[in-house]
Amino acid sequence: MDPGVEGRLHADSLTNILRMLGSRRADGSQSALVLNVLLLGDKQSGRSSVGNALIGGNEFQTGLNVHDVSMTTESRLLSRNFPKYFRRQGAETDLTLRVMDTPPLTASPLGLQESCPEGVHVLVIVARADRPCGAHVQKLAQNLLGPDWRQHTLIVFTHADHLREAGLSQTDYLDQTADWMRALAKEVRGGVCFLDNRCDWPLIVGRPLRDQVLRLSATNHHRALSVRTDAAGNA
Ligand SMILES: Nc1nc2c(ncn2[C@@H]2O[C@H](COP(=O)(O)OP(=O)(O)OP(=O)(O)O)[C@@H](O)[C@H]2O)c(=O)[nH]1
Ligand SMILES: [Mg+2]
Repeated sequence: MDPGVEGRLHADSLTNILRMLGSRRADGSQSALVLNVLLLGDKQSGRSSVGNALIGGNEFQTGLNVHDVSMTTESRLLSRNFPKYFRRQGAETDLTLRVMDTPPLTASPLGLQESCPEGVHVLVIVARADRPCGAHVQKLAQNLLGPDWRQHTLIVFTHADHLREAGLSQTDYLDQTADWMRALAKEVRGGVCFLDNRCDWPLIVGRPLRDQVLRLSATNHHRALSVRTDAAGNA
């Protein structure tokens, strides 16, 4: 191949990679990385609290309503920009998180595809440490995101304060939890984290979680998983 052509091809692919990774703009100003984060978990698992920790706010409604029933009946998407959150390729880069809180019964592929046409970068499975979590969340994740979903997933155990009160370490907890959850915790690329979301301090507790989301996405080169609306994803 003509070395000039080869050089151009190399430069083109490099440009594409840099664009994909969200590096410095041509004018030298800082760039932004936009990550779509999907929250899946049982009713009252703490999804909205985790969403608040991620965005560093209180916009996702949490708790029970006056009739003691679940607050969230439909999916909600909230977006937050964190200026100059990290450096990449020598450039200060904004992190924009688009967090989708999806109640179990309303998690439809079409709705998700509409909200996240670019796909999902990170799936956060939210489970309570003080209650069993339904194994169906795995099927739901597979249906929505296809067979590679574990590569884009991290598990957040909420209500970690109950473990502390019971004198149980996180390792002990994982040893004693349901077989499928223990297996899944080892399989997901993003690992697990334990949150005590009792306190009203999402700005403080959110940073480590945001960092974990960013690290996981980076290990996937910020590739998003397309939302499956076809039968193949629902096999
Ligand atoms: N003690 C304790 N309470 C928590 C924790 N995380 C969430 N909660 C509480 O648990 C309840 C449910 O939390 P939400 O974040 O609303 O849970 P959700 O999954 O969004 O609930 P629905 O939308 O109703 O399905 C709320 O009263 C929260 O304040 C935690 O880590 N520890
Ligand atoms: Mg909720």
